[in-house]
Amino acid sequence: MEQSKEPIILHFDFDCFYASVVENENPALKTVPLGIQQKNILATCNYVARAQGVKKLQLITAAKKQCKNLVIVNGEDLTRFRVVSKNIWLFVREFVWHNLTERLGLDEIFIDATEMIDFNMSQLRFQPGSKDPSFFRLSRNDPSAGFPFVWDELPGYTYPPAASSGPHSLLHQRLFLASHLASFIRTQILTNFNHTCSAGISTTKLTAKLAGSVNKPDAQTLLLPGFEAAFLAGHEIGKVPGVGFKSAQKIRDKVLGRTTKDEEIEFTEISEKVTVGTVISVITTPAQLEPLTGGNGQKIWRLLHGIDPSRVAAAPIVPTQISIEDTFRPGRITCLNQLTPVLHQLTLKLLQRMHADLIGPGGEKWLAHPKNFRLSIRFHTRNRDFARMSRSGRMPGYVFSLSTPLDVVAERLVREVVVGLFKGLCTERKWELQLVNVAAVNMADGGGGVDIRDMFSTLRPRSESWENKEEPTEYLDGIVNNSQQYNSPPEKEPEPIKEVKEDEDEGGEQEGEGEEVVELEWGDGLSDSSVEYGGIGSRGFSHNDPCPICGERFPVFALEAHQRFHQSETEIEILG
Ligand code: DGT
Ligand code: MG
Repeated sequence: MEQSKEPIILHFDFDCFYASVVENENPALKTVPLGIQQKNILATCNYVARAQGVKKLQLITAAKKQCKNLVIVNGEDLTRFRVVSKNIWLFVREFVWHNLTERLGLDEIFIDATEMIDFNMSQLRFQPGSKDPSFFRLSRNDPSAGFPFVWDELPGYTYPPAASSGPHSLLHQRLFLASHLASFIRTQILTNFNHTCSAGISTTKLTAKLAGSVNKPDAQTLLLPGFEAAFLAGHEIGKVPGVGFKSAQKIRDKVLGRTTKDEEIEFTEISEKVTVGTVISVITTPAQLEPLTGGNGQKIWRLLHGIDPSRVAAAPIVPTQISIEDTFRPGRITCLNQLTPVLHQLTLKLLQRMHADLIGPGGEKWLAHPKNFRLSIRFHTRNRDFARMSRSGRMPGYVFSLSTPLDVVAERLVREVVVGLFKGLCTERKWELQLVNVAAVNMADGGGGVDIRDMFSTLRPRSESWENKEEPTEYLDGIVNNSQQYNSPPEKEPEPIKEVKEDEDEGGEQEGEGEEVVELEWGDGLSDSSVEYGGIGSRGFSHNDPCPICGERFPVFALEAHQRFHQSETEIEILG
């Protein structure tokens, strides 16, 4: 077979994800307008509410005015969303050869289906116009594992419309096949988890993601080859994943012949929309983009022309570590009596997060056991020496009990382990804590090899294609997900605790070792604090807002947590 060059990428984005999770818990909510509240905004709302004019990220007050009978459910505890997100992702990745699936935020999944498609192309004969079913094979080894499809019945939409009238190059055929696979996976997700999603099919992550957003909800769109540039040209510059808020604003300025001062960029309202098509007609070389994009001219130039070399990175099924932290103003935590409740709150949150991320589908088995508990602290010091100190201890076995209430486990862990770690770190009589971080580190697998397929056996109807599937499963294979081309609209955690992911932990004791925070983890095991994403493309505001008190810049959802650092006496109440 001719060796094809273009990757085949599928992108899935769940419809009104948080609302859909809540609806599944309470199906009566499916038919009423439903909004999910985080602080004073609607994180999302279902499509019944959207039909009545309610919008994602609307202020609660405005949404209630808009829709008098809007049912509002609090969604500030993300645990239920994390659990569903993890279970669906684990399920989907089992279909994909080499588990080439990547998560973005809690409700997006990329799949690199190149090898699956090319294998099937080698087995199948392209039959345009034929109503005879063909069979898509999900396994190389088992010819009976797969699903039937009809070449002529292309599922979903194409961009541009009227696909069948176009030419049928090899790439067209491969993408048609990929559309059938996308449709099959969407059906599987619906059948097994009762969640609808929208999908995009194309040859890059960039174009697959954008294609999927064209027809929503519960739909899929194939971007036909040769139309990538035309498709991108119609998008507002801020909508292109990978083009940051600031860069987008500077590019708009350049195109519109105006200047916004750097310090005003965050506050400038985006009134005029500027399409990619307009941008590339005005800015004709990558060099011209350099000063507007902080030296990323080449990269953004390529994105604007539909070129995205980033690959889908197969992530390990569990994060390398989980950590939770909070910061405190001077004078707030100066003795063990003040510290203990804080340790309890953080440890409880860590345990909840371990349950959400590390327990397999069905809730009966740990996918991994962190071997160590690590406490890191930082003191307020006069000389602004912000060194972080850490100490680790063995994670006790009772932490993995699935029957003991988590607050009971947290209380015991703090009493028996964490306070001791603190005393080992703090030898001074007088101290003021600036930061406390608790972490589950040094992951070991669930023991005896974890077979996720077994875990799903109670969840899903036994279908031939699933049971016969014999593709190898990779577990904790050490592949680190570092393909963060798309800084997803990070999970907008409303809670005041920052979550921090550091480089892979070596395990064992780390006494008195100074550590640097490497990157923020946005709660999904995926992180990237360096790439901007958003502008009017994502949700209409910057992820880099300055704190009105000290001027430091933070992602918008982290701002509130930071401002609390300036406030007094409120940390614990909010945490509670
Ligand atoms: P969709 O995809 O348009 O049908 O609706 P959603 O709700 O799935 O929205 P999406 O895909 O942008 O985001 C997935 C979930 O992440 C969503 O249910 C709520 C949460 N989320 C996304 N963006 C934000 C945000 O800016 N703030 C907050 N608090 N939550 C957000
Ligand atoms: Mg979504």
